Amino acid sequence: MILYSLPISNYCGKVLLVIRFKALECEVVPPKGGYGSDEYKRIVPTGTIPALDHDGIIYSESEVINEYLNEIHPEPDLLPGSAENRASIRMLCRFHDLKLEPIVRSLFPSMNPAKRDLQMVEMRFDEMNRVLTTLRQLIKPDPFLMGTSPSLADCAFAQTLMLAQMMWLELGGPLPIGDELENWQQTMNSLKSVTSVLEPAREATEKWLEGKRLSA
Ligand SMILES: N[C@@H](CCC(=O)N[C@@H](CS)C(=O)NCC(=O)O)C(=O)O
Repeated sequence: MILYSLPISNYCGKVLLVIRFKALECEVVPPKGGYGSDEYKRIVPTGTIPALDHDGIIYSESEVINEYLNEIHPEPDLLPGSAENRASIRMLCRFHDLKLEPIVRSLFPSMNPAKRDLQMVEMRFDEMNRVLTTLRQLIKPDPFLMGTSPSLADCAFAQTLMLAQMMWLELGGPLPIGDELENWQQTMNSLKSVTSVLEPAREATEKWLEGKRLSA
């Protein structure tokens, strides 16, 4: 099994967390020629990371890859419980991909101080606060987002929230995530499977932010 991935990518972090929680053997390699390149698209037609090569079949889209990995390696089950519980986990994953993550991504250009649009940053900060309020209503922390064991929802939010917190500090933050999510982060950060993903991600993000600062 090969995962095309870079530590800086929060979508790759989603999949790597599943791989680590399940202790799967997987070769993790950067996308050949860079993501979006013609060379990489010859291997992965969508050109995006993460992408999984399993027995020569290529899978794109973090959520699809995660559900696939959970089906072929059912233990530990990251989509556990009743149909209702599984639907709630999937809802959180979609909420991450469609609502929260795009706000963070929309601020990537503003990380270069010379290109920063302060009005836009202010608007995105407000949007993020609203989305975080909704997120706090959707979760059932115990101590993981949807219960007593990690699920695909924990995998979805871990790196994106860390990335957002680092970006917000740079943009004039901090990002107030609230006690429940702070406690959840502490629980996650006490797990080796999580720090093995988030520490390299933090390092790559620090380098990225430093590069943006210097490019101003
Ligand atoms: N919806 C995709 C998003 C993945 C994504 O946007 N990855 C970025 C890197 S973080 C990428 O590959 N961008 C290149 C492109 O969109 O061409 C997923 O969940 O896998």
